[in-house]
Amino acid sequence: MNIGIVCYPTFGGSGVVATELGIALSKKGHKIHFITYQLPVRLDVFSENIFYHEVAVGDYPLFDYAPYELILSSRIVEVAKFEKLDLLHVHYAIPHASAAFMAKQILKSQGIHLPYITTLHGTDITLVGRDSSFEPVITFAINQSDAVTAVSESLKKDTYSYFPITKDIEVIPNFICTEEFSKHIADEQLRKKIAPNGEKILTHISNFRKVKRVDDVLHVFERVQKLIPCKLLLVGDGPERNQLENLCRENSLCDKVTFAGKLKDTEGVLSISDLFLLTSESESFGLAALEAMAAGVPVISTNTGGIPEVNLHDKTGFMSQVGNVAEMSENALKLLSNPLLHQEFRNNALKQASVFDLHKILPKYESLYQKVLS
Ligand code: GMT
Repeated sequence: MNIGIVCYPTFGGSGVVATELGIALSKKGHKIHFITYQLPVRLDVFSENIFYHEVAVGDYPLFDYAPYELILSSRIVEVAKFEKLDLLHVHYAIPHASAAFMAKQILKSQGIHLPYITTLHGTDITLVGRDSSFEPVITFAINQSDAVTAVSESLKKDTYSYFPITKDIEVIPNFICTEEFSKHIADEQLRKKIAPNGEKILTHISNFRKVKRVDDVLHVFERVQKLIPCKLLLVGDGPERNQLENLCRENSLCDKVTFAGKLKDTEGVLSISDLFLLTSESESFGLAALEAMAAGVPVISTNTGGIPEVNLHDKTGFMSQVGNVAEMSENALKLLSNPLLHQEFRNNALKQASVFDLHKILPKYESLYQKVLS
């Protein structure tokens, strides 16, 4: 198949999922055309069957904000015509679903049929999409999609409750290449650098936005480090970073916390981690938690949104109510102070991650594509 993929090329989970999906499909012989404003972070453009079409956003002085959605629609039309796309798969509804609809209509007027599939990822529904400034367009573009998927049952439910959606939504959960994670050997040099005295390593990975409540990660760590020698690795970057650095200073934690910045691959840091912390206010799936589990790292998380579909309470980690840092730190201490229990949770995490293995999830997308094309 000749498939167009539209996504955010940045470090966000939706971009990672879209990129990994495209790469996996290309390895199965499909020709994958990424249509994005930047090369997706995990994409090797020289791989076989991978093609990259940049959406060049100009800066004409009349526009305070360039009309990205129109430029994207035009680019989709152009790529679809000249590369003879069979279908388009857009990740994250805003503004990709409406751009896809517009492109589809333009192509239709020229006698070309381009079906589009919309995959909902989370904040496009639960946070941004619900805003009345987007809602009518989002509802329309989702309903007009040839197929719609959501990354968790929880997100499917939220979509139906926040929007008047008439379309069937198929749940196709996010996935992971477990092989990639299991073949990664713990980077002992990195471990020594982060925790020279054998301290435990707690890790958090996110885009440091308010919804992630990274300050709760610091509050949990602050409690845990009082009782067990440990270090905190904060991977990622985003709007809350300055405030987090200040919080570290106020709590005299600077020598115990490393801000690692954005990392292209997280296998290295996860391979040396003892616990993963995910304290989000809302999380439609929690891909970062799944990546941690695939590396055999138990997860201390909130129980919001789709997280319970990934992290199994008292098995692969523990879950608490949003903001309950006292309970989250108690659970972290329980695992870190009991090597047998910790190992048992590590094994459970690996087993649960295998449920979301790429080889199990990829055929679901392929059969959806077939269904849409027939
Ligand atoms: O976090 C976002 O605002 C958007 C999105 C992204 O691009 O990172 O994250 C969502 O999609 C991920 C991939 O499907 C999910 O794993 C995240 O749980 C989800 N984020 C939220 O729901 C906050």
